[in-house]
Amino acid sequence: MSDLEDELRGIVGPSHVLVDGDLRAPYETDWTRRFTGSARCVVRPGSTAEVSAVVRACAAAGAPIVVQGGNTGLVGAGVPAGGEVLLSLTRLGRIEPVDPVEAQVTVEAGVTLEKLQAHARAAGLDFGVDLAARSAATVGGMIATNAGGIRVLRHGSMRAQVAGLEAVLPDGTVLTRLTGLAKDNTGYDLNQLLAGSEGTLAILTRARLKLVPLLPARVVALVAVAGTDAALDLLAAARARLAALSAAEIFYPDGLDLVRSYAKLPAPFTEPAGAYVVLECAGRTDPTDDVLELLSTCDAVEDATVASDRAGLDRLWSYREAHTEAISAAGVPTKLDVCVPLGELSTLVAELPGAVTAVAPAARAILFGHLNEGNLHVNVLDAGERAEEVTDAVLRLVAAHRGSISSEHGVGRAKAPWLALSRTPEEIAAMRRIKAALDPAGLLNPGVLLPH
Ligand code: 2HG
Ligand code: ZN
Repeated sequence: MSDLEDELRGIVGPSHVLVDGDLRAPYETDWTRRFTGSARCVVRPGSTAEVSAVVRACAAAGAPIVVQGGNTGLVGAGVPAGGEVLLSLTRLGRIEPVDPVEAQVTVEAGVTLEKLQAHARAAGLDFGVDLAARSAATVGGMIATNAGGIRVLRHGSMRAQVAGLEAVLPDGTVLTRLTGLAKDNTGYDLNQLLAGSEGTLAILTRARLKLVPLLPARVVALVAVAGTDAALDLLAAARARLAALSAAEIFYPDGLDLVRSYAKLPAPFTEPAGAYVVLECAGRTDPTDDVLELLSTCDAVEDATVASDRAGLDRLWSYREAHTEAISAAGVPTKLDVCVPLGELSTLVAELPGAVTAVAPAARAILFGHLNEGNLHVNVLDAGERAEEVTDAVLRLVAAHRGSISSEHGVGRAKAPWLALSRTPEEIAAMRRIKAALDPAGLLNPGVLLPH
């Protein structure tokens, strides 16, 4: 075995350098089975100092690195393209006690969202970002991709939760800014630069995170509406009248059918509808009356079902949250995460299926997502050999509607060739200059975000 692997064993211990193909395999394919590549080896450091030493050793050997958290990413940024050292950060699992006065907590990058939520809730607080992959998604990966999820409407994306970061630069230097200061105008905001940089500038090892009030009184309404325009009318009414609104999600009949047969769920309504909206309100006191009042007076509502007990909340949410798994069970989808201004959403939804079948006649596009942000998850099944043409057609259509080709999943390897649809040549040139300044040898996550 080469000198580098020996050196890495000396840093993290022999059992945390995996070279055997069977041991590497779980790290080399993303869970959607769309991205796969073999790593030179998998290294599992257990501390920031070990990450730094591993990075120094790789830099000295000129060995490229791909960084992985919970491997729940959807754009192929966390699996190797081929031959990289795969740095898995799941052993960085320490959580410090919650600081109740600052309402902040410092955690290592490998802590899962579910563990963070449980820890915050035990202290009477909560974490502001929530998403369906909570049991495996890690804090480091979520910050690196600036993950969004179902509560962005209320608390913003992952970068809005960051009060401090610790990160290892591509030469092994450790940058630590975990102050948690709410006001701090002392120059470039390096933490915010690293949030959303998809592991191309540094490896995130620790984060100081803001926490939000724990709102135990929750109510969810699943609402049947005629279509996207009616969903937007309902959203406008909810935004104006529900101070406790914490989520507004959308899905359509074809997605509902897949979810129902996968999760064995009953039809939520006696009559089928053109679209379905999930509204959630959360407060210290029960928001049910406000929700019922809205549902009984908003013309867009065709039918609705409401729950406020734990089992009912889970049941109604599962119609929306089971989409990803239900679609995966039906095949390997081409996944595109996009957003457009809300004024363009209805037209985009109407045009998307035709744009897909024009390049892949056998394909079908399942749409669902975060209504409040105009964020659609376009999952295309049965694209066969035409996946790239489908991607191209969908992303061009989104750009034509003044949208973004990546709303909350990142660019990764999957969309790097299309970055210019959403960013100007000047912006991409500036990004390349930043990348070259921090990672002159291009060793961190090569091929991710910035096109070759
Ligand atoms: C969600 O909102 C996730 O459920 C996953 O962002 C989206 O599977 C997808 O395309
Ligand atoms: Zn999403």
